[in-house]
Amino acid sequence: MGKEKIKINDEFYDIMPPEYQELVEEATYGKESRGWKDVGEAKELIEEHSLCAGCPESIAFRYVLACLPKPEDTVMVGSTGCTSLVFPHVAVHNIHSLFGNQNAIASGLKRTLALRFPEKVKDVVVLAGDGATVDIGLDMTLQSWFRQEKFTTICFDNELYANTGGQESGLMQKGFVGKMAPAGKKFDKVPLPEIARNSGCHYVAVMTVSKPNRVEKAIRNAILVAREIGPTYIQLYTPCILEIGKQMMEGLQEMRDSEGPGKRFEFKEYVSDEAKVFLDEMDAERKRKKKALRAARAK
Ligand SMILES: Cc1ncc(C[n+]2csc(CCOP(=O)(O)OP(=O)(O)O)c2C)c(N)n1
Ligand code: SF4
Ligand SMILES: [Mg+2]
Repeated sequence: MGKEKIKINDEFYDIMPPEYQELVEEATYGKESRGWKDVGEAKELIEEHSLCAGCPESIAFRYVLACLPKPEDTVMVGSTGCTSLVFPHVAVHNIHSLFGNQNAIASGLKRTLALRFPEKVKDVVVLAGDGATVDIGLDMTLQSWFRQEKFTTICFDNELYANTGGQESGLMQKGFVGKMAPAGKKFDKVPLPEIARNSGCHYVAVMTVSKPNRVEKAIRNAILVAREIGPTYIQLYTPCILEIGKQMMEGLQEMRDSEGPGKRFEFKEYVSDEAKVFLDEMDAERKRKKKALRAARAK
């Protein structure tokens, strides 16, 4: 399908805004190999955003969009928080849910799309902050996993409520004093990745966004496993530089400092047996295709 969805009727081409014309020319819709390397080139990967300058959420958001396997057949579900300021700039279908309700909305949406388009693949991807995922939305997050809803939940973990000035969240690190949490966090981060694994998620990954190849692989794995098997969860450290007192160029170093062995965001991946079989088959198929392509080129 690819760009068919966004093509402009010839009669109306001239009166469409130049931004839309550019989208149709440059979007990577339909490109099988799309990925983080398209960031900066392709129109649907957000040219502008209203996050603070240097906020790691901006590059994380771009990676997520660039790595969607089928953006033209994807609906994203956002929630209130810093990410909700970005969705209006994105040329991928999206719904803004009430704060915390995102996984309930995504459940209904995924089921409705399956009924409405039984012959098509329609991916649903939740993208929400840690406050929405773990605190106010925890019930909805968990219940969607218990019910084995077939969509991916991505949490941008900046370890506090950034959009409202720095209140404590369940994912805040122990001992951290926020601008709106002066008593300091009294206990460790809620182990949501382990809770996700034990609540029925078939693919779970935790990381910072300092290594785009790794982020790309995890996003694709999560979406494809959700499509075929059941719920998946990705937790990405996207530090709120404003709240932790860093300058706009310091986000990347902060992520690197937090992902070493034994650190809060050391890379972690949990894969169910079912998902492992599926991902191994997918990998073997990809290698077969690559080999066939190389052989054809050599002729
Ligand atoms: C139902 C409801 N409760 C509370 C709020 C106020 N509110 C807006 S954003 C936010 C915090 C968001 O935190 P998080 O999900 O971690 O996202 P971040 O801003 O950190 O990216 C809160 C409490 C709201 N908009 N709606
Ligand atoms: S408040 Fe923090 S998380 Fe929100 S846009 Fe600014 S730096 Fe990013
Ligand atoms: Mg947050």
